[in-house]
Amino acid sequence: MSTHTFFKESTTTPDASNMRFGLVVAEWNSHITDVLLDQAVCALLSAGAKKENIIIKRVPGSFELIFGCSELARYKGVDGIIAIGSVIRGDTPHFDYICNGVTQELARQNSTGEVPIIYGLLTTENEHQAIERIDGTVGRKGEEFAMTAIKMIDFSWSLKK
Ligand code: RBF
Repeated sequence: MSTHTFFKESTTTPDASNMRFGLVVAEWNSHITDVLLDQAVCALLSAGAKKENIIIKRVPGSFELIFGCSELARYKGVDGIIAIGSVIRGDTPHFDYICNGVTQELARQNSTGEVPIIYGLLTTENEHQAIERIDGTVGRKGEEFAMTAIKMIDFSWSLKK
């Protein structure tokens, strides 16, 4: 076991009871994104978040997550945002354009905005890979997004104290 405990990763989940969350969810591939949303909401509630402090807004596709997140940050006074989408590679170059566009723009909003934005975009070669990432085979990504949101809000608040 390492003696360098100073750098040990934190394993406790911060209390989420006073945190306000915005979740923006793409309707494309809703059989994936609805499960991600459900997992995220359950994890937030388990960490103490109040139902009335979880705002859920739907947008047509992952590309609309960009506008959805910036508007939510602007008007709803949330402490952190989770962007949820599922992009599955098809026969056209759309996959790359959508993934790159959304990733770059959410990264920009994340670094320049007032609240953390959690990147909850699954980008997979096929539907099977997406399902593996929600059914426990390769994680339950919705829960991970929720935990990341709580930790990043806690991080942000810790600097403002
Ligand atoms: N949106 C997604 O969230 N996931 C996808 O896999 C996805 N595939 C798309 C493939 C094509 C060919 C097109 C035209 C759009 C796709 N979209 C997808 C929708 C996209 O994110 C956006 O909603 C539309 O392009 C309208 O701006």
